[in-house]
Amino acid sequence: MRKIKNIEKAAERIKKAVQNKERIILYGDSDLDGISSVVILEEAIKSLGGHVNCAFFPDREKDGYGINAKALDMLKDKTPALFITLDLGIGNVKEIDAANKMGFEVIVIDHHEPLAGVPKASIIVDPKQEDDDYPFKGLANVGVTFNLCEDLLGKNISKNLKNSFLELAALGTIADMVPQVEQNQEIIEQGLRSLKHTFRPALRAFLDILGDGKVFGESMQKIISALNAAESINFENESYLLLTSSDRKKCEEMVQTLLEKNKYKQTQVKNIIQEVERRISQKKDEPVIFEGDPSWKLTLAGSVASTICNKYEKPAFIFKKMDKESCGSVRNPKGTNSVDAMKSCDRFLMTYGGHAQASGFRIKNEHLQKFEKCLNDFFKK
Ligand SMILES: [Mn+2]
Repeated sequence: MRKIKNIEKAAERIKKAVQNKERIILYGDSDLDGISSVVILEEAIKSLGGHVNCAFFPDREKDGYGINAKALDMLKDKTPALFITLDLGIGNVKEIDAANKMGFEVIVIDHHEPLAGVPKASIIVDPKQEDDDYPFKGLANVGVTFNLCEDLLGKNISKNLKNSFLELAALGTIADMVPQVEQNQEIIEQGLRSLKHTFRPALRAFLDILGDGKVFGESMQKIISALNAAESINFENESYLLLTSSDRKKCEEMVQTLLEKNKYKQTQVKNIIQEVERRISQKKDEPVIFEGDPSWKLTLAGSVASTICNKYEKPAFIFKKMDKESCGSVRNPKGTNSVDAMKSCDRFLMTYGGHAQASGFRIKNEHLQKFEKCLNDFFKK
C-alpha cells in the first residue's frame, strides 16, 4: 500500500528520539484538528515508552497562526530538541530557519497547501507537497497524524488505543470540514462507532452531560464546537488539557465551562453576521464579500466567513482590523480557490495560507483597499 511521503522516515526519527531520550516538543494549531493531532501523537509516543516535554499552542489572535517568534523565544532553552509541528508549519519558512539556528530539529506534519517555498525542516510530511504521490489529498491533519501513529506503533497498537485515536481523528476530521470521502469516511465511521463507548474521561463527560449518547446527532456537533471554542493562553490550550485529563470530576467542570463559552461565542458570531449583512446590503454587488472591524474577534472570523459564504455563495474575507495590520479568515464556495486568489494578490499581503475552501491572511492596513480590488478582479474572471 502506498504511504504518505516521508511518513516512515518521520516515524523512525521519532522512535529514535524516544530511544535516545531526546527532548520532544509538539507545536500544534489551536483548532480541534491541531489539538487532536497533538493528543494522539503524544499518546503514541507515551505508548512507545517516550515522553513529550511540552505541547504548545499559539493563540491565533495574539500570537498569530503558525510558528512565531514569541513561541521560539519561550522554547529556546529547551534546545536541543525534536520540534514537531502539527496542522501548521508548511508556511513557516522564516520561523523554521530561526528554529534550526537555535538548535531545534524540526519535523513538519501538515496538510495545508505549500506556498512559494517549503521550509528547511529535517522531515516534511504533507500530502499536498509537490512530489507526494499518496493518492488521497483530502486528509485532515489528524488523519495524517493517525497514519503516522499507526506507523509508529505498528503491530503493537492495541485495539483500544487505536479506537481511542480514531475517536479523536473522527472529531478532528469533521471539525476541519474536509470532504467526508475515502479514508476520511473510514476514520469518521470507525471513530464515531467507538465514541459511544469511549474510555476517554473528557469525551465520557461530554456524553454524560449532553445526554442519551446520541453520538451521531446533535451531541456530536456540540462536542466539536465546544472543543473548538477553547482558547490558547500562554501557549496552553484548554481543550488539550481537557482531552488529556484523567480526572473525571475535573473533566466535567471543564466541559461545562467550554459549553458555556461556546454559547457565548455563538451569540457573538450571530452579531457579527448581522453587521456584515447590514453592510453588504448597502453596497454594490461585487464578487467578493470583504469586511473587517476593530471590534471583531479574529477567532470568530472563520465561523462568520463560513456562514456568509454558504448563504451568499461568494468568497468571504472576514477580518479583524488592528492598529496597523489586519488579520482574517477566508471561506470559498466549492469550485473556487482562495489560495490561488491570494497568490495572485500576494504583493499586498504579509502572510497567507490554507486550503482552497478555507484559509487565512495577514495584511498591512494601507493595502486593504488594493487587496479587495485585486480579489474582486480575480473573481470577475
Ligand atoms: Mn487542519
